[in-house]
Amino acid sequence: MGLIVLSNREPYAPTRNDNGELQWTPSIGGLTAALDPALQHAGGTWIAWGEQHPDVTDVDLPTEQPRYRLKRIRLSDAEVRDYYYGFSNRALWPISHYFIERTQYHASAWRAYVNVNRRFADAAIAAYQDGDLIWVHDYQLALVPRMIRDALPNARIGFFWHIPWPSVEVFRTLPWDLDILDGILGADLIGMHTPDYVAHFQNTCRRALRADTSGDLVHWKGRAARIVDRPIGIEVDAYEHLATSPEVEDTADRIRRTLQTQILLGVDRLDYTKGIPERLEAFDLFLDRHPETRGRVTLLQIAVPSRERVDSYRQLRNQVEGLVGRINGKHTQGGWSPIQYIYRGVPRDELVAHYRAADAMLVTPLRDGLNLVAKEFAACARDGALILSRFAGAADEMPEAIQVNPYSPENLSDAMRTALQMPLDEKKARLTRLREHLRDSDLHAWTDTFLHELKLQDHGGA
Ligand code: ADQ
Repeated sequence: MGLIVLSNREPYAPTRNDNGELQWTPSIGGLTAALDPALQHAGGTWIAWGEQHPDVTDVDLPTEQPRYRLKRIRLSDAEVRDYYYGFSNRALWPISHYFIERTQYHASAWRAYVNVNRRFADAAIAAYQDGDLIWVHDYQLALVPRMIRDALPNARIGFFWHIPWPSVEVFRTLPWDLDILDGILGADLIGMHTPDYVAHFQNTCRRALRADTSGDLVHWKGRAARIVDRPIGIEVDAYEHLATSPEVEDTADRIRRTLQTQILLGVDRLDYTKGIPERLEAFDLFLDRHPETRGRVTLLQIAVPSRERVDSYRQLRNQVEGLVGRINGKHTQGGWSPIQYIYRGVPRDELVAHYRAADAMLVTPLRDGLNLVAKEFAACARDGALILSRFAGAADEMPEAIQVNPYSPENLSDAMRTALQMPLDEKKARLTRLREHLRDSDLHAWTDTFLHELKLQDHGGA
C-alpha cells in the first residue's frame, strides 16, 4: 500500500549547478519536511506544482536513494495568475482569515482554480493503485477530494485544511461556497487545527449545504466524512538539537553583543494576517509609556517576502517600512534605534539563533490557522517569554504563553512589559511545560496519527 500526497508546494525544488546539472534541494517549511519521511517510508507519489524549471517533469526522490515519485504539474503564467494569486490568495485566503474587504471574486479566477484542481486530481487518479492512501493538502486544492472520489469511489482520501475555517456568515459571501464544501466532502477524513474551525466547518455544512451532521461526521451524497481537529506539530528534536549546537549558540551571543539591549523578536511571512503594523504601533506606545526603556529594548522584526504580485502585499510592505521609519525617527537617540527590520528569508540556523537570543517573542497575528513560529520559538528559546495572539490556532495548545488581543495596543504594550520583566524562574517553568506538550505532539506524530486514522476510517456508510 502506497501513499499519494498532493500539495501546491513541492518537497524538493530543482536548481541547476554550474555544469548545468539539476540538483534537488529540500524546500523550507514544516509540512514538506514532515511528509517527505512519510512518503519515503510508504513509497508512492507526490503531486505538486513544478514552479522552478517547469520543463522538468517527473523525478524519483530523494535522488541518491529514490523512494517515491514526484509528479510536477506545469502551470502556465495565466494559471499561476488566476489559480494561485487570483483565487487561492485573493479569495480563499482573505475570506478564511475574516478579511472580507480584501477579497476579489472573479469568475475567470474561479475557472482557473477548477481547471488546475482537475489536473492535480487527474494526476492522482492516474497514479492510484488499489489500497493506496491519498492525502490532499490545503486551500489551493479544495476541489480535488471530490474529483478523485467521482473517479475512485473506494479510495481512502484524506484532506487537511491548514488555515482557519471562518464563521458561516463570512464563508457564504464566497459565490462558490457550495462547490468548495462539496469538493472537500469528497474526502473520508478532514483535518483542521482547532475545535473551533471544526465547529465552524460543521455549521457551514449544515447551514449552507443543508447537510446532516452527527458527532464528528458530515453526511453528504450518501457518504460520511469525518472532521477532526489535529493541530500540526514541529520537529522538536531537530529544533532542540540545532538550538544547542555551538555554532548557533555563538551566533545568538553575537546578536546579543551587537544589540546590547533586551530583544523583542518578530518572525513572519510579510502577510496582512500576521498583525505586523499593529505590533509596531504597540511598540511605539510601549516606548511612550515607559521612557526608561529607551536605549534598553530593541524590536527585531524579520519578515520574509511573500506573494509580492498581490497588491495588498505590496501595500503592506510600504506600510511596514513607513512605520519603521516613523517610529525610529521618533525615538532614536545616542546610537540606539528601537526597531531593526530585516526584509528577507533567513536560513534556519540563523532563525534559531534569533529565537535563542530573544528575551520575548511576539507572535501576534490578527488571525492564523495555527502558527509554527510560536512552536519553533518554544522549542528553541534559551529563557525567553512567548507573547501569543488569542487569534492564532496555536493559542489553544499554549496556555503558558502570555496571550494577547492584537487589536489592542494597550494590551500588547502591557504584555511586552510583563514579558520583559518576567522572573527567570517563571520563564523557564513556562518553557518546560510548553516543551512537554510539543514533544508529545510533534510533527511525526501528527503525520502518523492522521494516516493511521485515515487507514482505519470506515468509509462509505452514510
Ligand atoms: P504560514 O502562514 O506560512 O503557514 P507559519 O505557521 O508561521 O505560517 O509558518 C511559517 C514558516 O516559515 C515557519 O516555519 C517559519 O520558521 C518560517 N519563516 C517565517 N519567517 C521567516 C523568515 N524571515 N526567514 C525564514 N523562515 C521564516 C500556514 C498557515 C499557518 C499554519 C501552517 C502549517 O497560515 O497558520 O501554522 O500553514 O499548517
